[in-house]
Amino acid sequence: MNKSQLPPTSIDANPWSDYLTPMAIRPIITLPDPLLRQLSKPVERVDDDLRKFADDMLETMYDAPGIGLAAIQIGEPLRMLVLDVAEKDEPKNPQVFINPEIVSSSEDLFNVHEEGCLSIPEYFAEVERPAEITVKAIGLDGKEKLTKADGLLATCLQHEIDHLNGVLFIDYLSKLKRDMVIRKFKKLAKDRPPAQMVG
Ligand code: K1U
Ligand code: ZN
Repeated sequence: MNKSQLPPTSIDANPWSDYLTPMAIRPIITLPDPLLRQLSKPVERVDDDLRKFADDMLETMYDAPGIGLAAIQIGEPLRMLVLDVAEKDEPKNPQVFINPEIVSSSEDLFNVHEEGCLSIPEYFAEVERPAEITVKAIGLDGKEKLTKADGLLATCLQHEIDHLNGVLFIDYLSKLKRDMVIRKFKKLAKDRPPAQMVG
């Protein structure tokens, strides 16, 4: 009898535990956390642990709610992002991009889109970016994929790939606006009571 045929015997030695680990909503870090400026490292192996991490990222993104999330936003400096830009009346379309790279972008065609960021809550601003891009990435099956994107998908992919390089959408605004946002979030962090100690 192999492991998958054995019934659970006790909580401490539960042969189903590999399969039953629930998805988790993780805390999202916010400005001015210095981790947001860190360069994320390439993912070396696509395995079950990484697939579980991708599930946690999606769960965290849907709960926020958001349309994208980079691993660094939940404190993991890995080159990995998730997104779902499906409209409310469309079925969910979760997508995972591992080690994504923009291999081409439209040089003469730009899109202006209002952007937000789960790490800069309740602040929105218009950002201009290339309207069409092609992204090379690895999927959760470990295979390389090419994605041609325009519209909101192109905007969201560029926003999330920026996170992997420590770049935030406020970096595209004037210095005056950016400094104002950073100052506001530094003050909020200073005035915030320290996290409750447990135990
Ligand atoms: O990276 C992030 O912080 C997620 C961010 C992605 C994004 C939004 C808009 C333009 C570019 C990239 C967000 O999801 S902010 C929240 C948001 O846009 C949203 C939330 C609920 C419903 C619809 C949109
Ligand atoms: Zn963001």
